[in-house]
Amino acid sequence: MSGWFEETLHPDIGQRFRMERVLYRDRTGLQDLVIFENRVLGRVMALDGVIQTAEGDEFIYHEMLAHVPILAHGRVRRVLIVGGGDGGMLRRCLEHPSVERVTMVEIDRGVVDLSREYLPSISAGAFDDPRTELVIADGCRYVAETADRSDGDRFDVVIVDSTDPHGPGAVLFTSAFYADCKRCLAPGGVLVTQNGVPFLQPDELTQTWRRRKALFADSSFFMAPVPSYYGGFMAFGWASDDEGLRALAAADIAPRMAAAGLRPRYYTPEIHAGSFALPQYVLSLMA
Ligand code: AG3
Repeated sequence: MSGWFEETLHPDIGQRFRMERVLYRDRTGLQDLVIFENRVLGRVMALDGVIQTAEGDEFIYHEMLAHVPILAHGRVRRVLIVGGGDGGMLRRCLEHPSVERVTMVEIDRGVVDLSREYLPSISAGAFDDPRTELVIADGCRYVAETADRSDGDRFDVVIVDSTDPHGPGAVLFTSAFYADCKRCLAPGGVLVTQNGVPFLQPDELTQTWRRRKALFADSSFFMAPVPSYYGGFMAFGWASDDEGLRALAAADIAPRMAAAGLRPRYYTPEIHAGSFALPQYVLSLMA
């Protein structure tokens, strides 16, 4: 059967994908999960009617949300990923030899298990890396509890690899969550977030920017176009108390990328620096 998957994220506009073959479709207990095959994008995973990741273009999203903060920081040892059940973010974080441990807190075990089974090319062995610590728990509660403990872990980079602000991921867009993330950061640390497609989700951009601006010395965005995330450039949230990290030039980043031995498919030092240049319609949302 080759039906169409129609995305239900936006009320008045959307996209559809031909399902060449449905590999899996069920409720995980928390979310409605479907994995199908498409001739353009390869295997695609959707949760609650929204495309989450696709073999064909996951590299753009995952490289940007991992390499930009890690190379801007420059000496990252500990990373926390909130969400990210497919393992693509985990894999990109582990590509950095300076990284000693990546803690990934995913609320839905079903997403991890089904991604490992049906989308193994995305995590590419990352779940078996000895530096991986996988925690199946509510990420919001995890950061609150970790922050409250004086002996709790502190991270150089926190990456929020979440769904959109509907369903179980909605709490990951609140002020309380961002405040707890800040308390989990080591000095000079960076928080980055999946922040939606601002052409279609303008209010999300404004609200989350305001919430983080109230907490961090520097709050902004960087951007990349991810074809599976319909509507143009996706925004990634950036928050840090170190205002210098966002201003690094390609020439500062290039030796770090070389030293790490990365061989990305989208990310380059020039893309890194340029991704912080925001179009006027986005700047206007930050007012
Ligand atoms: N989760 C981000 C999906 C965002 C889709 N949103 C949208 N199109 N506005 C990605 C999980 C990949 N690890």
